[in-house]
Amino acid sequence: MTASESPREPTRTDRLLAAVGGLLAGYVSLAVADIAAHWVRPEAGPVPAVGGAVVDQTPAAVKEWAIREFGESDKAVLQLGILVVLGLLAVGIGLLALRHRLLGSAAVGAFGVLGALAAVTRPDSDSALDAVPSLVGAVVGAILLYGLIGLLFARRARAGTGAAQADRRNFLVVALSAGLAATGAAAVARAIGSPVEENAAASRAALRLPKPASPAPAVPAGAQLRVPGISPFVTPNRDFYRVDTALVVPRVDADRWRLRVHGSGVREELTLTLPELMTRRIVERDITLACVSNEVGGPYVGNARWLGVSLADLLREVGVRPPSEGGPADQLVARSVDGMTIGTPVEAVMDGRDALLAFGMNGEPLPFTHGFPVRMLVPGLYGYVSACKWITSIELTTFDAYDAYWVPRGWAAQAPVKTQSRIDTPRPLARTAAGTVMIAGVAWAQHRGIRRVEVRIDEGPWRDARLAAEDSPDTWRQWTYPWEATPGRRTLTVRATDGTGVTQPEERTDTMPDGAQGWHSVVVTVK
Ligand SMILES: Nc1nc2c(c(=O)[nH]1)N[C@H]1C(S)=C(S)[C@@H](COP(=O)(O)O)O[C@H]1N2
Ligand SMILES: [Mo]
Repeated sequence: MTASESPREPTRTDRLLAAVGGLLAGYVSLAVADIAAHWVRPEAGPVPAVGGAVVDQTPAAVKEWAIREFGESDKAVLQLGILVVLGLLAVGIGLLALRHRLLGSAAVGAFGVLGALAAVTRPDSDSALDAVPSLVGAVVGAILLYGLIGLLFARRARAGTGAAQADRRNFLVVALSAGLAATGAAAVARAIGSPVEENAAASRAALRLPKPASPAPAVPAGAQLRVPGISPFVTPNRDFYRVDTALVVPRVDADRWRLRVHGSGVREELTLTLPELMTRRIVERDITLACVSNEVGGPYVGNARWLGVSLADLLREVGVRPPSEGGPADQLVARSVDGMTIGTPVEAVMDGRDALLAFGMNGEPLPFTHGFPVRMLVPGLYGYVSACKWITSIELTTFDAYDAYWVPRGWAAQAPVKTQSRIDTPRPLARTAAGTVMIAGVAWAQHRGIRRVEVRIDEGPWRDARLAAEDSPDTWRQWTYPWEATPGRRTLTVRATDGTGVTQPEERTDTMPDGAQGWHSVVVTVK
């Protein structure tokens, strides 16, 4: 090379290093933002904030596809997707910085502003402080990128291209150190934990559940059948399905939690603390909860013993009357700390069923993932129209006046659960020996109850399954059918009849807009 060549003419190695520099600046930005978010609010980090905005903007059909394809890992897949996109952008920014150092750094800053905007416009954001993690991260990332690209040409600019090797060594040393420092600091921050989350965990650990004035009747001995592979009658908390839009599980400090009850027909607005809520009459009930996104045969259903207070009692206390008694509000809108809104018919809540504001689940305070400190439950309605987790307010309004979160996204405003039955065992595509095979599973039609379950082998006649004892019409029911299996490929099909005498229709429908229907079938091979 001659001295006349610009020392800033980038080589392939320079481009490679610039790409690395871009990636590193992005990585350090996110790590710093993560550390800052630990102190500000975990949900205010750029990845959860942008992810949350993406979730809210995603068309319902795409969301359905994601839930179907990725199940409960849909959130992990989304976050991974965001990281991949950010990674590609970071490489681009690194290459840009190689040409225009300042522009490259400005681009990092622009992403910081985007992250900050996403954070402060999330429905759960109540402070401009939420912008801090993204901005701080971006500033550090921008400076780092500026410095790194500068290093890459520092000596070459003075001493010509011969010094390029030394420049690259310096670049790599600084890059590696910055990466390690950010990783170490993020790890330490995580180990220390966020003060916000610590308070929440402490408040949960300190919570003593009150004794119910109205305990749940004992589960009848015959409600739990001893069949390997059947869903247990009570779903343990750790196995209970989780469906929500929260990328970071809200961790609410029970000591600071408040529930506000207000709106049309409320005589006097009420704001309750948790101890105040607990001075009401405590009820305990077994209730099966199901998700509208549950496909025929799907996993999004579970049964638990809930402890809480009667929601109808609380509404009557503040003067609310259901529409059938002339009350002005036909919709109850529950809001959660993360901005979710869930609309429930006032009539259903007050028609005598055990609608609850629950704080206990299977003998312990609600797990954070299931709505600690308080959630709603209304037997017979899908979760998205009844089961608001992390609830903070209840507003009495009308269906005409307000659409809750899922309604403009294509889901029905009102959605009683559809009768479903599921074969738990044998598993799909199982191979079994000829002879007696126990077919078993669960059926549910909350608040109507299950009257009958029938099983069919191939196109044969429907035969009655044996029903386990009924705990309550609000819970699912196990069933079994001893089948004399003969060799061949066999299709096992189940259908249930609810307490009103209506049998599940054969025709399958989509989960959208108000829940899947149709018979569940399993194909097995008998040898
Ligand atoms: N705050 C909040 N509450 C929510 C949701 C949500 O996304 N956010 N999802 C609802 C849906 S769709 C269902 S099916 C149930 C699931 O409750 P689980 O996760 O405890 O099983 O919670 C409901 N409550
Ligand atoms: Mo749901």
